Amino acid sequence: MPSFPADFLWGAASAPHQVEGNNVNSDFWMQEPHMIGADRSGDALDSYNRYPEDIALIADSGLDTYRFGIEWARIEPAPGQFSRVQLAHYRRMIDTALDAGVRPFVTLHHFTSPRWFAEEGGWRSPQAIDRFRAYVEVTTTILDGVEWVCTINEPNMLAIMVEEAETALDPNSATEWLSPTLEADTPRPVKPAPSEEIGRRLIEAHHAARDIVRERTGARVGWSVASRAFETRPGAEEVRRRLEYVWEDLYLEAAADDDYIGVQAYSAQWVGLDGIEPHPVHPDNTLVRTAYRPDALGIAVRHTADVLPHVPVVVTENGIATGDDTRRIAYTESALTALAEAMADGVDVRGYIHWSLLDNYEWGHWSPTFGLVAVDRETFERRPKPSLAWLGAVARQSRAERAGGTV
Ligand code: IFM
Repeated sequence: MPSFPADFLWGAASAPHQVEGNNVNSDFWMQEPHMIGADRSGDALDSYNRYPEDIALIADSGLDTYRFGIEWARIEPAPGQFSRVQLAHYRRMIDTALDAGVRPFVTLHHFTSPRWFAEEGGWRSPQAIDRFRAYVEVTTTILDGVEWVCTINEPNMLAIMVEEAETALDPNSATEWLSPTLEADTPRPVKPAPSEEIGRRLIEAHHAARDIVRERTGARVGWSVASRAFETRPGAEEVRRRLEYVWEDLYLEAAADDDYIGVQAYSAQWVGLDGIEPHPVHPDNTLVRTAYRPDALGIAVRHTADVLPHVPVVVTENGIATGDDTRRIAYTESALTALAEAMADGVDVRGYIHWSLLDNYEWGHWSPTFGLVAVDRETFERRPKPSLAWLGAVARQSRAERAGGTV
C-alpha cells in the first residue's frame, strides 16, 4: 500500500434513511409505496437504536472517522417545531463517537427532507432556503466537537432525485422505480442530467448553511459531489465539457470558498460525440451495473483539483456494490493506489471515507451490497466482512508508518 499523510482521515460512511429505520416523517418514506417495483426501507438496519454498535465496529477496526447524517425529518417533524429529544439523540451519537476515539464527520442533508417540506413544494418552493436555514441554525447547537460538516450530500444526484420523486408520485405515471444510483439493463436510456434549476437552488441552500456553520461552530464545512469520472472519445472534448458542467462542475465551482470538497466516485463513464455512452452489460460489472473501475477515484480527484486548485479534497465516498468481499478489497486497494498517485502528482487529499459501513438500503433496493459489514435484517446482528479488518489495518499501518513505529 502506498503511504498517506499522518493526519489523513480513514473512515466509513452511512446515511440516516439508509440505515436508521422507520424514518416515517421523511419525504422518501412517503414516496416509497408509490415507487413501482421498489423495496421499502422499513426497519432498515435499526441503526437509530444500534448506532453504538456501528461506532464500536469502526473504532475496533482501526478506522478513525465515521461519516453519518442528521435526519432533518426527525429534528423538525413539523414546520418550525424542533424536537429536543431528537437533537439530544444526535448529540449522543456525536458523543459516542468522540468517546470511542472516532471522529464524527456530520452530514446535514443526505437526500431526504421532512415530508411537510416536500408537500410545501420541496426544493422548488420559494421558502426552501429559509426552511433549510432554520433547520441548520438549530442543528448547529449540537455540533460542539465536530470538526467536519457536509451541508448537502451529492446535490447533483439530489437534483435528479427531486424529479424522479415527482414522477413516482404522479398517479398517471407507470414508470418502474430505479434508484438514480443504479444503471438500467442495456440498452439503457441515458439518465437525464440533473436539473440546473434545482441545482442552483441547492447551491443557494449550501451557501446559506455554510455561513451558519462557520458562524456558529469551529467545523470545516463543505459539501460532497458525485463524480462521473468522465473519459473522452477523440473529438468529443466539447461535448464532455458541456456535460461535465451540468453534471459536476456547476456544483464544484460553488465550493470555491468552502473549507474542503467532498469527492464521491465509484465508476467511470465514456463521453462520445453523441453524449454519455450507454454502459454495456459485462460480467465484471458491479451489482449496480456500473463498470468495475477502481481507477475512477484518481480521475475524479484530479478533475476536482483542476476545477478547485485551492480547495482540499476529502474522499467522502468510494466503494463497490458486490457480493464478493475479496473483490471489494481488490477494488479498494486499486482505488487507494490511484488516489495515492494523484496525491503524489500534487492533489491535496485529506482523507478517505469508504461507502459504506453497512449493507444498507440503496434508495429502493436492498440487493446492491456496498458494506464492510453485513447485517441480518431480522435479528439486526452485524457481521463484519474481512474488508473491514483489511481497511482498518491499512489505516493502522499508515498511522504507524508516519509515527515511525509498527502496527
Ligand atoms: O448509497 C449511495 C449514497 O446514498 C450516495 N452516494 C452513492 C451511494 C451508492 O450508490
